[in-house]
Amino acid sequence: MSDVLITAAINGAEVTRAQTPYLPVTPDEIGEESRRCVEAGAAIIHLHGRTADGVPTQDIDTFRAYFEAIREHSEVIVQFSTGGAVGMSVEERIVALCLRPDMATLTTGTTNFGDEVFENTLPAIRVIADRMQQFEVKPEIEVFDLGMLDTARRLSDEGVLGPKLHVDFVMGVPGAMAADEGHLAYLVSCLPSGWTWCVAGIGRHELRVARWAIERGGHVRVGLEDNLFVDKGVLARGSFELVERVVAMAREAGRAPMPLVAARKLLGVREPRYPVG
Ligand code: KMH
Ligand code: ZN
Repeated sequence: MSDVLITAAINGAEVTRAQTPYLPVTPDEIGEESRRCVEAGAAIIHLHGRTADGVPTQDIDTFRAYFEAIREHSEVIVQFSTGGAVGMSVEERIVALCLRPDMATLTTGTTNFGDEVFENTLPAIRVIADRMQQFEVKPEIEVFDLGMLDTARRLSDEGVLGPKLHVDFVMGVPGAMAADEGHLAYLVSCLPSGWTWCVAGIGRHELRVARWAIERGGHVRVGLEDNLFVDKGVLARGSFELVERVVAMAREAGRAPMPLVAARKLLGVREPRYPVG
């Protein structure tokens, strides 16, 4: 089997410093945490914006500062969230795409998200996809339920999204798709040829789900955005510890962490981007 492409989702929009002191917030912290994740084996850094107080923001200056802090040490694939936090407007969610990150996420449907609703109407999805095309940003499709994969296929067929997409199956969000191995097997069987996939398990499901992906030839996302603990009751000291766990699991299964150049080739984002403007 091929190497495992590992994404580190290092901050998210929901986790707080009250839950873990290891959450990176400032550009320096984001730069340092990214460096540790890259050293551990991650090839993609998935980013949300936070103010200095930890409040979620999609502010362009925040993303620029994060992007620059990461580029000080690495040409890792930088992936901005366009999901932001529940309740943000679509315009707010996509304002930083003009910085031309290597990649950005795109959720292709509305889902329950705990007690809240993460809204992605079809018109909103088209607006986000258009903005990505405008700045030639490679999407990663976030799939919280099966219908989102169908929508991604439809938009790909229409040419709104590219022909060969990278999909992240998000499993275990309360109110959405469960962390179930049978679900994963079926989702993978539905993927059009040439598409690539990874899995993000939420909370205690994170490392269990990672193992399924490793065994099935898929790729893995881990990080504090999705899970705070490296073992039961033991806080991860950063997303890098979760990346280290995935690397160990992959090696046990005879796979290695995918080097950056190979990851860029796989995803079709060969040239590292730098923040513009
Ligand atoms: N924070 C969630 C509402 C993404 O990054 O694109 C959405 C999310 C997905 O995390
Ligand atoms: Zn995210």
